[in-house]
Amino acid sequence: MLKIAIQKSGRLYEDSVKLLKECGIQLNNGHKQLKTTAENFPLEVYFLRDDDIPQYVYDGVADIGIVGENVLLEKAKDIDLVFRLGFGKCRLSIAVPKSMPYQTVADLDGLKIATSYCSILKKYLHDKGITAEIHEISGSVEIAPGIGLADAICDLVSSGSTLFTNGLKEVEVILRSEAVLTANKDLSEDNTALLEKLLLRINSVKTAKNNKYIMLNAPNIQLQNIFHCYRA
Ligand code: PRT
Ligand code: ZN
Repeated sequence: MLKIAIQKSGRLYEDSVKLLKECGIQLNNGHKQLKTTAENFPLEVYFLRDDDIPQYVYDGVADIGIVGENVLLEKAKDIDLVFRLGFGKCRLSIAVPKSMPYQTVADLDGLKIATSYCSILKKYLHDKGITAEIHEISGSVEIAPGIGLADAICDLVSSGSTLFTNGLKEVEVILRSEAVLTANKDLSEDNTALLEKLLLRINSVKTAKNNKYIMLNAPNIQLQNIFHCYRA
């Protein structure tokens, strides 16, 4: 049986369960239980905090997992990124107070930056040759400049409204992220076959989403014209 780890609750939970459902996989119970088995596919589902998923996949407690690419990169575990799933899209960005003059990344030099993404930020600053102090906090990062905890922040952004509400402006995009399917590097032969079966279904779901099914009444004589019209 293939074991998959998905988020217990939060932004990726619904889309992860929906994806399994669209793949024709029926789950027995809700996510109140931490573990469930699929009815019609040899799949066991573990509901976990997203931050723990890369470690569980690395340890082989779960064979595969659905997690944001941002978490995958931050945790830097030696596991495979198998498929980009197209939901949970966001970016990891640096933001500064609106009033702060900002022209280039060099303006970050000497600043104190609050973030939950220390590892990604550290690498980014190093690559850009910037020396800044990184202050790790685990949540509510956007209020850090407002309460004098930091000069800038590095956090996830989707609509940008949280930054706006907190008087911040996005100045650098470090990473564009979405939910990804990850897998342990040493899957058994049986589980590799099951993963391939699952991937085939995920691909079909994705292809179906990119196509439209259209029904119309038309005279036979116009069929060629209509066909060319839709192809265009
Ligand atoms: O409890 P658990 O640890 O599992 O969940 P969590 O609270 O750590 O994560 P969660 O559920 O907030 O996010 C899970 C994943 O969703 C993230 O790792 C990202 O891959 C993805 N994702 C997509 C986002 C966002 N969009 C997002 N906007 N994760 C967080 N945010 C937050 C962001 O941190 C900021 O506080 O939303 C706020 C900004 O949103 P906007 O729309 O105002 O810009
Ligand atoms: Zn988390």
